[in-house]
Amino acid sequence: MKFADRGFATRAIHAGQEADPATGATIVPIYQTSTYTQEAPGQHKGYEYSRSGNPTRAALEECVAALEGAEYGLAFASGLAATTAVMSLLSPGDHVVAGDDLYGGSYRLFDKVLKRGNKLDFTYVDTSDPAAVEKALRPETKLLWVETPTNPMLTLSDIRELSGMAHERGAVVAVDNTFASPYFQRPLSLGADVVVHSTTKYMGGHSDVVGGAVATSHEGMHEAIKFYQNAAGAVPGAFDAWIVLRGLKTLAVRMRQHEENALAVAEFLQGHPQVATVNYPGLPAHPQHELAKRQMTGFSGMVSFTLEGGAEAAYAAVQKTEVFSFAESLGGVESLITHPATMTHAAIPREEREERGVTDGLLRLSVGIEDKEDLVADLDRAISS
Ligand code: P1T
Repeated sequence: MKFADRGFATRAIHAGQEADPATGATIVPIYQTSTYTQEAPGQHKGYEYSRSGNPTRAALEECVAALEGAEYGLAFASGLAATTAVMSLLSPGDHVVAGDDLYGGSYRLFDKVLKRGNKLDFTYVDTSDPAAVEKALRPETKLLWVETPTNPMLTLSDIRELSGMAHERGAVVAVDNTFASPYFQRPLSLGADVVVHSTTKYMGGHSDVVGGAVATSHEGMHEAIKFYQNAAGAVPGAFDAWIVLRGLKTLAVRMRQHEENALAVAEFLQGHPQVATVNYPGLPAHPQHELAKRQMTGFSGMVSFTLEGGAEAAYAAVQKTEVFSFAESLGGVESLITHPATMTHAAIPREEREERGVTDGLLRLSVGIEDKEDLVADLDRAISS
């Protein structure tokens, strides 16, 4: 793969994005076509139908692979479509061990769709505790699903240790790398088998597209997921693939700024008298701060916190911010404030949710790349009573 041995920012701008062979266009064109004219039966230029393959999507897939240090990449219509594609590797009766703090939509897909329809068996454990994972692994466990850092509690799991443990038992390891982005964390280099992204988030980076991606270096796994991609058909259109590819070009500079701003925000919250708890892996007080320094090259841009005033204070705060928009999603250049209990994690029953810390008082921040002084001032105004 060309550019595979170059630096991250160079790969982001160039991998899969050579000048268009037909026209010389420097930027990958949006191949807005469903079909391709063939010369004779079986004779074509590598593309037949855009569900099976599209040159704009192929460029994105190669770039995602290059960023994750993978042999292969595949793009999907959403992060959950990418997750479903990885789960298609499993058969009825297979057991999955998954983290107990996941994006609410991933939990809903596992619990309400794949458990019933595909007859998969799930055990949810705190994957930050290797002993709990060890206990949950069974002879019929085929997959360990790890989200790290988690959404929304920002808990980290040790990918290297868990991968060793799962592989010993014959299970494969999938990591949802959405929160870190490949700029800060490369799970395959730590022993994981497959990486999943909601490209809606940091990879797209501008809150203007929904997409997903999968990366792996296992040829067999790639072929099976690619087969599913074409057979089930949840592919991104050419324009959406292009928008994500354009976002990727600035991933490195954006992530550095997200991190700088998130650290400023987390430190501000930590020192504020109205703030009860702050979750950010970059704070030395974070329980897995040492693991974060070892496993990630930065702490990314997500922060969650609770206020002394509980749910009432949280409800008031989300209505007072001006720079932070009160909205779901994350990873865009603009700052967002989210109330996980009623938004991103509403699909999880209250009791289970609260056990994991997702109480009505929890707020989540996707810290954007605006001026950090404005972000801190906005939060200060919203939480100070
Ligand atoms: O929304 P979609 O592109 O399908 O991605 C799903 C998804 C997968 N994994 C993680 C870690 C995620 O955070 C998400 C989506 N999350 C939100 C929309 C959110 O606000 O948390």
